[in-house]
Amino acid sequence: MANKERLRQHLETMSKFTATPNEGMTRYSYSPEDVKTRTYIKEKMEQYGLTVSEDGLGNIFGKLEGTKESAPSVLIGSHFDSVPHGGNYDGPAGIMAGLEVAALFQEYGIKPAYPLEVIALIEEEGSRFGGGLMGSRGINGLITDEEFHTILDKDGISVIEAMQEAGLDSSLPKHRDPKTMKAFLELHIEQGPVLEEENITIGVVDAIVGLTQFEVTVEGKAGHAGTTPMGRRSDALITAATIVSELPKLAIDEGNGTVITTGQFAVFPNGSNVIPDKVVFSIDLRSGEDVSIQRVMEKVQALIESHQKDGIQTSIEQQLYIKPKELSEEIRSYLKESTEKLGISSIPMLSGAGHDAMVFSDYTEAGMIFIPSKDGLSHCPEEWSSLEHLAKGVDILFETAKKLTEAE
Ligand code: HGY
Ligand code: MN
Ligand code: MN
Repeated sequence: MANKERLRQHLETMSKFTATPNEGMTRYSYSPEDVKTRTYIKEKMEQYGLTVSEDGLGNIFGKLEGTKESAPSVLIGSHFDSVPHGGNYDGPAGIMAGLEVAALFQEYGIKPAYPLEVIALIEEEGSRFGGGLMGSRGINGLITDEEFHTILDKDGISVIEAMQEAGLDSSLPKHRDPKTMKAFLELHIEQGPVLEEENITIGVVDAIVGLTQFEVTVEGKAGHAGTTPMGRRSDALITAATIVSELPKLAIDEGNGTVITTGQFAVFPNGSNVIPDKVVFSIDLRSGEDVSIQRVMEKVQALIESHQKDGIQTSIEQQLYIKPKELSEEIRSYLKESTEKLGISSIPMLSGAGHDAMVFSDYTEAGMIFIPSKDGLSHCPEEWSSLEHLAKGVDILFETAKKLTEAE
């Protein structure tokens, strides 16, 4: 069974690697906090008898070879980047689970037929480079090598430059042949209130909502706050704020659990006595139904275009679009069987959060389990899950990994 002391050590150690101590977890890809975390993860992989490697994006792999000649691997893991001022569990809980499953394989001397690989993924949140799911999309060939030179962070640093600054080798292969993957398993915190409110230990994820993210730019004309008459302004902020205020109604009218959020809103030149000439803001749109995403997307684009007047220019750039994904029936049944075998309560769930599993699900058999989030909170310093629940989740992944890696 999972060793809570090892899990506690992973949690305490990785929680320290934040750029905002005492104000939540802020760990951007290729940052000094990333490097400290990656060093720790690789140390633990070696300690558990895994062969460690990194790909050309800085995704980390710890492999326990199988007895079957050149057989595909069962991957277990998640991401280790965070949102700004986020929590300690979103992502790392899944990596800790993968590390603990590997430690259990070592402890019980299990020699799998199919290799077991613990995986730690970069840039799932998109906090540094926008979009998100970059590590898993890179592995599965959804981002071109060229884009890694043109995708820039807010300081104009490209993915490749950021990797080099962190001492990573961006020349290593990024794309992995899907034939080398048998399955992808991810433990994640629920990030919502259902499991806690229903006093259930595990969510077996049936499907993950589709999501799309945009960056909107509104441009007007800078001017003096005191000498420019109200009727002669092209105020980018007023237009941007009006657009943002009209977004929620589009999601509410659509229904189907559609949600829309503006989380980033940057004003330029950002002087209190200057009429803003530019605003750049984000739109995050999600739904369990792709048709709803499409319909609301069209309305958002029409809304933004309709404000192009009186000296105001608007533009919209789509940074990510991924359809709703159903996860593997086979893996869901293995996970369910494991919960029953271990006598752990579980329910099937839809994920309102996006996850790397939704990318892997197009290339291999992907499955996910959730553990409860205290008060349903996530993407904030208050994010917390119990070691007890994490250990139960590990036990389920351990059972499932044994089944998936054993000879057929
Ligand atoms: O935004 C999400 O759903 C995930 O946390 N990246
Ligand atoms: Mn997240
Ligand atoms: Mn996450």
